[in-house]
Amino acid sequence: MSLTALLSVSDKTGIVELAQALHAQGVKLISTGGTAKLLAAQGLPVTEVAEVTAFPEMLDGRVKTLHPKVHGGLLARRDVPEHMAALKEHGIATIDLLVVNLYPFEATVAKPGCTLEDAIENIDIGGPAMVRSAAKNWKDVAVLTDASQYAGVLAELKAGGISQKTKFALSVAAFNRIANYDAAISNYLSAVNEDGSHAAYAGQHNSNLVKLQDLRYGENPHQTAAFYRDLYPAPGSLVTARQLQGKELSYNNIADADAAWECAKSFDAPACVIVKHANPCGVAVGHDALEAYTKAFKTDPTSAFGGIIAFNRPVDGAVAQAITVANKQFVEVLMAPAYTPEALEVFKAKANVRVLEISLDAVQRDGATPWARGLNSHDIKRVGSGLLIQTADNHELRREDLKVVTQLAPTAQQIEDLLFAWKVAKFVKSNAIVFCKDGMTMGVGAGQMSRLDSARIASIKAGHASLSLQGTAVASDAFFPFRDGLDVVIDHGATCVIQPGGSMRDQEVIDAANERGVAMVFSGVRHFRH
Ligand code: 93A
Repeated sequence: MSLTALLSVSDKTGIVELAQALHAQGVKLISTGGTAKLLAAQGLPVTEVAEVTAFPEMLDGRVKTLHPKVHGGLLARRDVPEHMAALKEHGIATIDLLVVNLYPFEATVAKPGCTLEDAIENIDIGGPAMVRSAAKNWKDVAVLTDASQYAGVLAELKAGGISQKTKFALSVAAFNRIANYDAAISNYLSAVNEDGSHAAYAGQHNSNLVKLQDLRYGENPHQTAAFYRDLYPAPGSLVTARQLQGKELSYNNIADADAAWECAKSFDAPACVIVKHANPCGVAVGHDALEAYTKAFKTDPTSAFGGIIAFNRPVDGAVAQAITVANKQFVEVLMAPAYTPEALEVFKAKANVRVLEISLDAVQRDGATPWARGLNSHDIKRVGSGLLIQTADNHELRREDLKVVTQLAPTAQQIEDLLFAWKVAKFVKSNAIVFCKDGMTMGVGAGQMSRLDSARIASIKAGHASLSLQGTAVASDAFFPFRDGLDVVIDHGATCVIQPGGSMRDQEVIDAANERGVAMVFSGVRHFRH
């Protein structure tokens, strides 16, 4: 019995050759308007779908193939006598091969200036419906959704028939294509208003996620990964970034960029944050972005190599020169709310640097919700077959929250440094010990299992960077369980300390501070970060 193929393609690449080969194999050809016209022009015998359905294509082509004569022919199970009897009763012929590619929705919305109307008209309805019908009935119908499949299927057909293995693989590929197509539609529509303008959301809570992109791999090359964003991203969040140049972002780039950006964003004064492996290795504030960068880099120039840099102020030519020329810093990712043309010119010479622009304009400093302030409302962490969900650590310490617990009170300048150190410590993995002075990190001890080791590492790193810790302020993200950790930071030069307090041995630690003549304040909150 001869086979029937239905061909309906927007992208006509290779379709004539395929149709010719199918015809040579004795396959009967059915086609929609444009495809039929092209095949007929090549002298191929082709029946129009309108003839099969006895219905004209109508509504500007919106209804062409949405008909029982088409879907019955695709969906009927050949091994179920009742199905075949129903086809016979209603004069429906089986369709054995479906060749469809869809209206070019993705390409249409990628064009600059694409209107909502253009986008909507390019949502294919009948094509995906046929593809789904054929893919569901894969045992009886081969469904081709990409020109790259034509040659292989033809070869099998010529060799006697298309195998079940191939038909199943084609069905899976077809459902994949439809899933991606629908995701593209959903992504696009999620980002526009009903008048086609770019959506500016009022901060509704919506837990829907939309895929931004597949990543080349995950944390390591043997892991697969993808990047998703909230349906309504908070203003000024990393997912709203525009990449101006550079290679594709990797999984680790994105994770580190987020750590740097969230920290940079938390400062009011011009700030620069340099991050490596999710920990800040240099943070500073200054009169401008250049001063902030210069100071931040000094904290740990060795670790800053291959780092990720975030600014909360526009980057100008002088900053760009300082990074790439003066310090010859190898940078993975750079983030700022804006760049001057001079800065972009400098970065052009470093084609690999991923330059991200993230506007902070819509962030409300005093917004009522974390979303309005550009922050996450929740943190989510995957554990074995479960999830841990918590409200995000958005606590901001105010000056009036500080409780002086020592005989010596910190000076005004020391309070500035303590508040700065505290802010940084919140973004350092526990156990965190952060030495600071004059709005700059002087030594960062991160991610150690013992607070004592974090204190030692912070001072060792300061030594490597030839920084003196005399007269520094120190923040500890959680309380000192014993006086030993405090002694270490004082031994290295700290003269004031901020910590949450709340240890059973608080008095021992306070006594130690008094004995050694340093000022200590309690914050009353802890900033564990894992
Ligand atoms: O507008 S549609 O969603 N309505 C339909 O009934 C329909 N059937 C097939 N678009 C429909 N198609 C699509 O037409 C196919 O997916 C294919 O992309 C295109 C081929 O049209 P033509 O053969 O006229 O160029």
